[in-house]
Amino acid sequence: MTNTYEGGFHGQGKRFAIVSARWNSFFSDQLLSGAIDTLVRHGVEKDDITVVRCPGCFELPMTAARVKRSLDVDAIICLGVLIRGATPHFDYIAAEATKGIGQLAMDGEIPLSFGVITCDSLDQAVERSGSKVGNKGVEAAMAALEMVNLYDALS
Ligand code: DLZ
Repeated sequence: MTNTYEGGFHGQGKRFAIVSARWNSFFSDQLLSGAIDTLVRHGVEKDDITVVRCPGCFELPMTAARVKRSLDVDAIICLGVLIRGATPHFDYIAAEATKGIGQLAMDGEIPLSFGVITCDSLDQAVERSGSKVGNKGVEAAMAALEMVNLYDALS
């Protein structure tokens, strides 16, 4: 018989911070409401959800680092929308956001989830913020719930 650890999706008594980048807010607000709705539907009290807004995806890792230091939360959900433009700016910001959020999680203290969508077009942003391909804010909230329960199981 194997020993298996995995997390459920129970949110009761858990505290979450959502760091949400304001750029492309038409879409990022959809990710934010999807994430909040998912947490609440899994038993998280609204009072236990803290939303922290930052300017753009570049600022997500530094804001999440500050949140981790300042707030007593069980997980941090990072949300943002990157839409490719005519210059390589998109790639630089996407790389920094991905690397920075990943690095912050590597000490294994609390989980961080990655709800940043990287889109080549407005159509892709529409598809990933609540239509054809779902809502990446919902997915990021589900991942955070599962990881919080997994960390509990491993504590
Ligand atoms: C500058 C910039 C550009 C071009 N595009 C986006 C984007 O698609 N999504 C996003 O979240 N932020 C973008 N930004 C802003 C940067 O993330 C950052 O806020 C600024 O460079 C200021 O540091």
